[in-house]
Amino acid sequence: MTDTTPDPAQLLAIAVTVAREAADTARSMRAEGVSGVTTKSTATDVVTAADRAVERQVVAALAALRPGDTVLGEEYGGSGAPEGSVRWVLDPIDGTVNYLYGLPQYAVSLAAEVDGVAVAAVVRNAATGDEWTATRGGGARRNGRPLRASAQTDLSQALVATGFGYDAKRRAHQAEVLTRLITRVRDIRRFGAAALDLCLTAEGAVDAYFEKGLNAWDHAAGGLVATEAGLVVGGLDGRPAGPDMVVAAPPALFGPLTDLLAEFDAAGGP
Ligand code: LIP
Repeated sequence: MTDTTPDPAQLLAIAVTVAREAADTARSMRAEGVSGVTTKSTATDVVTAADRAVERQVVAALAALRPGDTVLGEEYGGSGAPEGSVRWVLDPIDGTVNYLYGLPQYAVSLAAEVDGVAVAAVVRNAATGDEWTATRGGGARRNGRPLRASAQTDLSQALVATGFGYDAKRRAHQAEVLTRLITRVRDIRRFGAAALDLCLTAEGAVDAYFEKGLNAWDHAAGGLVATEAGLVVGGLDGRPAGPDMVVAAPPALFGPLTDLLAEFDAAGGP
């Protein structure tokens, strides 16, 4: 970060304002009925008119508030960010299938990155209004209240959240991994939105989370919330969180969980 980089608290204030307006749009469009449904990578990888409208709204709002910044969004992509500048990483509606079915587990996920490191983040459940925020070094909050993640130390007692890709071949590999893992933990939960999964892990609603195949917009914001809640967030074999694997777990579980996931080749497969 350079000394001209704005204070993370200022970036968070902008992120919260923009995310709340975006979540209102997502919720009101859902109330009117889902429209403009098309598919992307597979017949089950849907995108709706709301995903596109919310992303356009956020991009326009950020351009007005911070014209020199760049944005990487799920639906319209984005460019790289000059060194020291702010890049916003956006999933306009994370949990799109939940949104399609009206399940109240979908979120606007927005993070501000400087030189590839998230410094401010907001995840707002557009259906319930629950909001998770974090700044790097400033802690994590849900609806303003400080968060502390699970202190679980025994993997066999851990409630673990995960998710699955849209491609059938990848899902088959993920199912094989799950078949081997499920007897080694308390139980598994699958909620359908990575950003919210990471926030639920941050507040101890589950002990740990892992998923292969996420994009930056799925985990940039939730990953900072989880980190600031005291969790270890990373990939397997010492790699950073990324498309191969995102794991969020208490320090005592991160090693045992990632070791098992590596043994089961969870980052492998299609
Ligand atoms: C979703 C992720 C979720 C994953 C789904 C999908 P989307 O993102 O948040 O964790 O399991 O397959 O990728 O498509 O709703 O933005």
